[in-house]
Amino acid sequence: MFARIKKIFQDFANNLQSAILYRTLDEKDIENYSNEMFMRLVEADVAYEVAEKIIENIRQRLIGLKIRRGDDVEKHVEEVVEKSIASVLSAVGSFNLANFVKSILARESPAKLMFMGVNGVGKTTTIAKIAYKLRAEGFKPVVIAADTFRAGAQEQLKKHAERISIAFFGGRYGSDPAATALDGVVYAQRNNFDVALIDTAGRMHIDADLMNELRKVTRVVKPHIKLLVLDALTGNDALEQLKKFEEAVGVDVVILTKIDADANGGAALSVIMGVGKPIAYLGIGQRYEDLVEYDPGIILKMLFK
Ligand SMILES: Nc1nc2c(ncn2[C@@H]2O[C@H](COP(=O)(O)OP(=O)(O)OP(=O)(O)O)[C@@H](O)[C@H]2O)c(=O)[nH]1
Ligand SMILES: [Mg+2]
Repeated sequence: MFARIKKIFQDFANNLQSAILYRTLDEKDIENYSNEMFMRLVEADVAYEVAEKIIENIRQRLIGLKIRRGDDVEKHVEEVVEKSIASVLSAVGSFNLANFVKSILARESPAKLMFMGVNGVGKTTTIAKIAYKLRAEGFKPVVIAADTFRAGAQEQLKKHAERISIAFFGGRYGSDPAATALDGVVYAQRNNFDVALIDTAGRMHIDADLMNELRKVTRVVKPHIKLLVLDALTGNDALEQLKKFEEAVGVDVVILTKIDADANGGAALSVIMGVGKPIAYLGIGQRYEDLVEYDPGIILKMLFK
């Protein structure tokens, strides 16, 4: 993960290190090497503004840094790069879903989680992963298939649920997704499930009818939290999707899937740095275990270790 980005940061540090070995660094060197890094980041699908933010941060730190020959130069330069990325990442909020669910359960049950997103981003798979994780953390989850629209959607969630022995609630195809979601929540209440994870139909973010339908689910079910699933591979488009869902129904938290599938890592890094909403989880593969809670440390580890 992030292989190409990792290499770009490494090369940048190496270049500076060899320059420093022979003389003190001047602003011209910093300028040259950071311009080169900027181009390479953009080529690796890092969004222009994100690459700019990174470079600017690194440049400021380098200019303020007095490195003399004989100091542990290598360590200094690497530290600067890592600290810069850490500082850009620290602006990205994380979100602990288990703690959130606990806070809801302190006053009512079940906690209602609504998942939404464009077709194929990984909603259904992610719901299964999260249910799996929450159960391991001591909760009693049920997954609700409020996708009554796409052929096969019901069976898909059901199959996941069976594989990991999680309770499933479904509806009839063509029936009202809001009614199915509400029935599912009532079912959860009556059967003492404490977390209801609601799967909704994939929709294009420009599809007004489907957005209205999602609004209706929200109105009827009153979810405690609305989670938007975004495919990290889609880069800028993911940020466009977020904007549209935010306008139509509101987004509390995002989940980024397919981090593992981004060979360059630039698109994923851009979405992480540009999303501007708390990130709950990162999807890092197709197995149920392939879901990690987001925190800046995880990204730093992927980039620098
Ligand atoms: N590599 C990888 N693949 C993933 C990840 N998350 C989901 N997928 C894959 O993405 C594909 C689509 O996943 P789904 O869960 O069906 O997506 P969806 O959003 O529910 O799709 P629709 O219901 O059609 O809108 C599947 O092949 C998943 O295995 C991930 O983190 N990494
Ligand atoms: Mg689905």
